[in-house]
Amino acid sequence: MLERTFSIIKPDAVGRNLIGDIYHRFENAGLSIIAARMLHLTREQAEGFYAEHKGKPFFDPLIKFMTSGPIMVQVLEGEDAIRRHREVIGATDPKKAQAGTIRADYAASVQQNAVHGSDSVTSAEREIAYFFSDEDICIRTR
Ligand code: RTP
Ligand code: MG
Repeated sequence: MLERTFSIIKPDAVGRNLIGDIYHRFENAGLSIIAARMLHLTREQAEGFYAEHKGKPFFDPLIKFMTSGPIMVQVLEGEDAIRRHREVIGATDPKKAQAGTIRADYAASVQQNAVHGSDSVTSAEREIAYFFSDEDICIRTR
């Protein structure tokens, strides 16, 4: 089923000039970029985005990390996009991530793990709407 998912290239990966490499991996996996923007999250934006993790021990360091530099946010479209995107990304902990995944190749730790990907249809819808309006999303005509 044609699906949309939400993706972030986190500050560690943007800082290491990995945007092109990571976009290449998405496109090679059959995921098309249908909206994209670079921004530097405010503390309020980061806390709102990660609200589900509020109160967890890693929350404050996560907010500090996510506001430490610019990020790229994008909407990806493709067959089974949510699962495919998470497959290309790899496990949260880079030590557990399969060889050849983005996190296996580029994540320094569980926290500084290069990318984010929505984990369900519900979170994809919420996360896309958090950063993009309907007019930002470009329908592919070819
Ligand atoms: P994401 O949401 O970024 O795609 O990552 P995920 O689903 O694989 O991981 P999740 O459990 O949703 O956690 C969100 C982000 O919080 C940081 N984290 N740090 N134990 C820790 O120090 C810890 N656990 C999670 C990571 O940056 C993770 O991607
Ligand atoms: Mg998550």
